[in-house]
Amino acid sequence: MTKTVKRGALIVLEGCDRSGKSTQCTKLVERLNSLKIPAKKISFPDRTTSIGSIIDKYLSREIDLPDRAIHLLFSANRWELEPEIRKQIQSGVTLIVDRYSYSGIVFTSAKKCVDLGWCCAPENGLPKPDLVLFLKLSLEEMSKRGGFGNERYENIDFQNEVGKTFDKLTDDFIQINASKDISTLTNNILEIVLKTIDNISCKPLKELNFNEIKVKQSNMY
Ligand code: Z5A
Ligand code: MG
Repeated sequence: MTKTVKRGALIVLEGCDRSGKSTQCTKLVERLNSLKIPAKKISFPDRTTSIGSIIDKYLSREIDLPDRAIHLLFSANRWELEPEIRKQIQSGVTLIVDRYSYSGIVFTSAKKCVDLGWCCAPENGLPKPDLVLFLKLSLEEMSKRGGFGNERYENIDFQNEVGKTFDKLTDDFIQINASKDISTLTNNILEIVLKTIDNISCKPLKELNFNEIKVKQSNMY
């Protein structure tokens, strides 16, 4: 008789700029692996793919693109990894994802060039995370952290708008106070992640469907 492999969990870290998402994703994977739990990190944007390299050029201001075009490229960057995400999860690997569809929706929406429904549409159907952790940091603390200000979007006014837009989208996110020190944060987050991994048991992976949010926030730009 073949033994069924328990699927991995899809865990997303979202949050304010410089809130420590990448740092925590790396540390979480190390801690999970040290507990013999198979886990890998995925980052969006994934700048290593051909679509990702265009995104990288856009973010570093090497090229300009219309807002809708770059939005769709960010989404396409997730769709090009979608088969791999499903494959890894089904083979029992927990994926720790550094930004996901929520960043995609919020960053474009904060530009106020297109409505929220338009921003959400290309994300529908992607694997739905089992858990989204939102790392929250004040604008003041954000601007003090390393590297802030080097890329497109890294300015206080825009980040303020992004923060407000995230607040409208974050109903079922677990909020984490990201101003704590790195290892305290890792311990806090690990506890929540381990509970999620325990709880998924045989539940199938769901798909993102932003249509309800679109109705609820229909006035939002
Ligand atoms: N974007 C988009 O428009 N559409 C999309 O669909 C997606 C993204 C997916 C680049 O993303 C931009 O793309 C981003 C959103 C947009 N624009 N902005 N702004 P990115 O993920 O590649 O961005 P990044 O360069 O990695 O920055 P980040 O993600 O905002 O940073 P972070 O990952 O949250 O933080 P970190 O790199 O882990 O840490 C930042 C610094 O703080 C570093 O010096 C750490 O050592 C320090 N740090 C970390 N944790 C702590 C604690 N706890 N205390 C003190 N210092 C800390
Ligand atoms: Mg990062």
